[in-house]
Amino acid sequence: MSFNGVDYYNIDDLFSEDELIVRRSVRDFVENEVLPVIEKHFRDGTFPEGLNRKMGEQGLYGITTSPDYGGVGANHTVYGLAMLELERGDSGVRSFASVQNSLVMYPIEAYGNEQSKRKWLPKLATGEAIGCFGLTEPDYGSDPGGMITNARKIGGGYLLNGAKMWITNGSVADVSVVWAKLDGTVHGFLVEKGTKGFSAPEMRGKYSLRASVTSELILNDVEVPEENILSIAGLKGPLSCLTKARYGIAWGAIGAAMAVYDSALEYSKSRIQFGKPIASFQLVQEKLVWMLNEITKAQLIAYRLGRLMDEGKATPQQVSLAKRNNVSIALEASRYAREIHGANGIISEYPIMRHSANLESVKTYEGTHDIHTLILGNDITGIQAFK
Ligand code: TGC
Ligand code: FAD
Repeated sequence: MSFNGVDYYNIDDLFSEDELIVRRSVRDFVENEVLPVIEKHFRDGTFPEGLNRKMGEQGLYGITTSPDYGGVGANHTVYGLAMLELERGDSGVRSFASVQNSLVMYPIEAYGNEQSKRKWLPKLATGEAIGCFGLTEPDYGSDPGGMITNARKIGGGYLLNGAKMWITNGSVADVSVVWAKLDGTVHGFLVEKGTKGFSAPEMRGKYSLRASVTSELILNDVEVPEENILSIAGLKGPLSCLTKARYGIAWGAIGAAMAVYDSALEYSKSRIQFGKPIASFQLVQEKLVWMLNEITKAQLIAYRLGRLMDEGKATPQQVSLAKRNNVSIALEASRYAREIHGANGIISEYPIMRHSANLESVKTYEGTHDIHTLILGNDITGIQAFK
């Protein structure tokens, strides 16, 4: 069993048998349930019907959540491996799982009260309920601290007003984790589907992550009960969730990179030009070697980061480095793979253009590449350069 053939440094030897078993089962799941249908859904701009419940049955939600609340209770390395295998299928499918695991189940488990945990976590774990995470606003993306969405204390709860944009799974969510300012400080609120004044229209026209639902959240005098406020104040609330999700993305992007590398290697050996396989030309080999080299480095970063997460020692900045590097090399790998496939690189018979288009979003969401550069720059120099 290997990193799907891309395991140049025998990194598989570092995983436990249990971790490898989970990876194998997620890989099989993707082979059977995702790859046969994903091109059609990407073309149609739809998330595969029924896949959510199957992902729940497969144990792909609540991977690090306590079994007391229906979760799997596995370590972060298992979570990472699962994200890698899902994104080998499609970044949109991995996005669905990232949001459910890290941006919805994590904050409810970490900051929700007992009632909210009992109410939501078991249903989110099976996929019976879907969640979303509303931080970004039309005018506040990289700078979420400036958000306009606000909450006001009223008898028995809070009144929410504002708008969120670019929210994965917003229109299909049963529960939305909405971040809003209460007396000038950011707080999280659980907003249930169907609450008066709350709507989540789908955003159309994406050329990227087409098999993922993206929505606005509109909050117009939305009343949420007292028990739906999360027990964390300040921007560190949403940012702590993002640390978990960015970690999963750092693994996921390797899956997309491996998929395009596998396809390019295979193609280069069978495509004949000038009487020889194109793999025999030095310029093609250079591209393949670049991909192998960068994928191997990304695997090592992810592996080490996973162990640091499991030991509770990873810093958010280490997560930023992994997200920044791994997504960037995956996108670059998809561009090299596109070149190696020639014209065939742009058609849906090969997964290249789909991964490439998806990775453009992945490079932007969960903190853009440049925002992670500045997070790292701040960490090493002590000088903050984004304000
Ligand atoms: P700053 O003053 O630096 O920090 C405010 C407080 O937060 C703490 N903190 C963190 N805590 C946990 N994890 C992290 N990663 C943290 N980063 C910072 C920090 O220590 C501080 O705590 P305290 O106790 O002192 O209050 O905040 P800032 O306003 O200067 O902003 C910093 C900046 C720019 C790095 C941050 O705002 C940022 O990361 N911006 C990027 C926004 C972003 O990533 N948005 C993502 C939206 S969700 C999404 O994209 C989901 S895609 C889903 C999918 O489909 O997969
Ligand atoms: P901006 O912040 O306007 O940035 C534009 C450009 O300016 C970028 O290149 C950026 O790096 C650069 N820039 C900004 N500030 C600085 C600076 N200080 N220094 C240097 N350069 C700077 N959000 C959610 O809350 N929940 C979700 O579920 C979610 N899902 C998403 C799904 C998709 C498909 C996409 C595309 C986005 C999603 N997002 C979600 C939003 C995403 O997190 C934001 O798009 C992202 O944080 C960037 O914000 P922005 O698009 O407003 O870009």
